[in-house]
Amino acid sequence: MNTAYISVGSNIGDSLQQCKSAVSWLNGKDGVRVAAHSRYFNTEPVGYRNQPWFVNAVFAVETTLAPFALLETLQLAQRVHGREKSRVRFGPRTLDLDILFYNDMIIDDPKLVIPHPRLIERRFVLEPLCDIAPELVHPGLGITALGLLQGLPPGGPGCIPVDIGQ
Ligand code: PH2
Ligand code: MG
Ligand code: MG
Repeated sequence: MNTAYISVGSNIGDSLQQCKSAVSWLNGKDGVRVAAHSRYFNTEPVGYRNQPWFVNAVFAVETTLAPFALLETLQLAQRVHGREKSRVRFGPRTLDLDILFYNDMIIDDPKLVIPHPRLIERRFVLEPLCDIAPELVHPGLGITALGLLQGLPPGGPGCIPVDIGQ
């Protein structure tokens, strides 16, 4: 059995509902079981600023799928949730699912880079990741998720927990 950490995000439509629907869709797939889930956060857009705030979370799966098979399953989940193919890089999307970590594997392929190369600079990933796995060690850097979060410069883009009951 393998453990993967996945980030989920959306900033078009009912983003919270889209994210929740995607997680339960994945949980129902053969060879994928959701094992842990962070809080949801409202997050200020990073990379391409002129777009609505996102809803973001991170969850862990236990999976028998190999990394590329998991990637294909996530891409199918994105399509099922109305994601179109051509779009602005870093721009708005109905659903984004990214593999952050897969065991302690390091993969550098044109189609898939693990650990996710931008997670180390993204509060909207590290904050929810620390909800479920603060001691998780980045296999390339040897730094925990909590260490990476604490190393972010202060005063960065907003990352605010969604109210309970929302
Ligand atoms: N995803 C991006 C680019 N910028 N900003 C936030 N706040 N949340 C995201 O999920 C996000 C982003 C590209 O995938
Ligand atoms: Mg992404
Ligand atoms: Mg993506």
